[in-house]
Amino acid sequence: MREFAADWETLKSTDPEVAGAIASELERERTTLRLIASENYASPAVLAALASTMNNKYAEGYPGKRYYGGCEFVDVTESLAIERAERLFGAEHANVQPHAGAQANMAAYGAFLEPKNQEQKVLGMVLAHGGHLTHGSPVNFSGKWFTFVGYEVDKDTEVIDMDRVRDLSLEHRPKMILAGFTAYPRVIDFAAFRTIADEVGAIFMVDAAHFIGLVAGGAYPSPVPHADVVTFTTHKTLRGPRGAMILCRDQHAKAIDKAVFPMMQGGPLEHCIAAKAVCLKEAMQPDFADYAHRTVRTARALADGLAEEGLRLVSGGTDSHLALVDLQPIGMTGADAEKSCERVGIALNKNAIPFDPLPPATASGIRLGTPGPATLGMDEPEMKEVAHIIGEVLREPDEEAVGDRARARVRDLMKRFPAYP
Ligand code: DSN
Repeated sequence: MREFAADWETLKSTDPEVAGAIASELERERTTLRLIASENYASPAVLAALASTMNNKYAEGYPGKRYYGGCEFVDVTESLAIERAERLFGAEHANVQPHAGAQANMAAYGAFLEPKNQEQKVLGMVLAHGGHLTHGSPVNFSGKWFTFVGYEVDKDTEVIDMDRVRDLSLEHRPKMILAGFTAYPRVIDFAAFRTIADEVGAIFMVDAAHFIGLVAGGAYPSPVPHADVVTFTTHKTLRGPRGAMILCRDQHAKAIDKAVFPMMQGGPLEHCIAAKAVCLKEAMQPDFADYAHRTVRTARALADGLAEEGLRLVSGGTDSHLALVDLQPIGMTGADAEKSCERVGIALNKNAIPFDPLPPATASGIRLGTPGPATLGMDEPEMKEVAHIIGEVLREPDEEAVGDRARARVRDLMKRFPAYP
């Protein structure tokens, strides 16, 4: 058989405009330091699976029970993805079809909650304190269709106050309690959440999108033994294709599968699912554990370095892949800091901090993460250097010479740790 894989030369001759933008994106990725906590570099093997002819296949249903013929090979890859996800995370059941994190969360809510039923509350972290858009924000389907009650971090410690979570649970008797955040640097006490969920008879759901790769590599506590359902995206710390998965206990398997298909989605993206299987295999290798530990170690080094530069870390530091900086003491907004860093080739994002007086589009903080640099092999010394560059840039954002020097140092760093060499 003659094998076939997507071909770059064909794309260039068919559509030079798109090929040009893709080539520019590659160049940007090679010359920019990626500190966006939710981004990473998928491996060539993952990218190859994405560019495969499995893109062409319709396969509504699940392996062995499809609504289309010709599914024998997508059944192989989807079954591999399911088995690997269950094995890697010690889960009773995995659904690998969600197209994205929002769809995974939508399916998890759909499995357990009736929309517009105000009696069925969900207790989730408010967005400004580290929650996600899909955790009850009023502009999102979650807040429009479901009744969320928000919890916040403690004002002094900036970590979750489990007594407060318990008090709110006893007051509101939620049908579901949700943990797992997008801008929370600390470990989450999943066992304590479980105890509270049991006390009020709630389903315990964890959105593990940000830290699931760290769980796979043993560098962050696993929510799987404690939660009824765990959703996550596959392209952040797990370093796979864009997409998502759901893990759950056996007793919820039918409800979750039905909520993904046919309730929320139609045809699964089988090329993405094949790529998910590849990323799970990669995450089972010993070097992935090294990667996960390096990610946390470098995030700590970055946070410590930023503190040495005089910046204030929300909650005082990090136990995970990300750090959140409060810029109020230096009188800068998150939006301005994001722009200043971008000018010198550092990609990070403005982020609301707990009790932020500014709107999210401006924000008082920046979020920085190390999943990307850790993939490139950077370690603690490089993060010290990066912290120093950021410190200088934020101290003198309008000083051209400072910007030029920072840009040169970032380019040099990216040359020493090349992306897609
Ligand atoms: N947008 C992602 C993040 O940056 O955290 C979450 O979905």
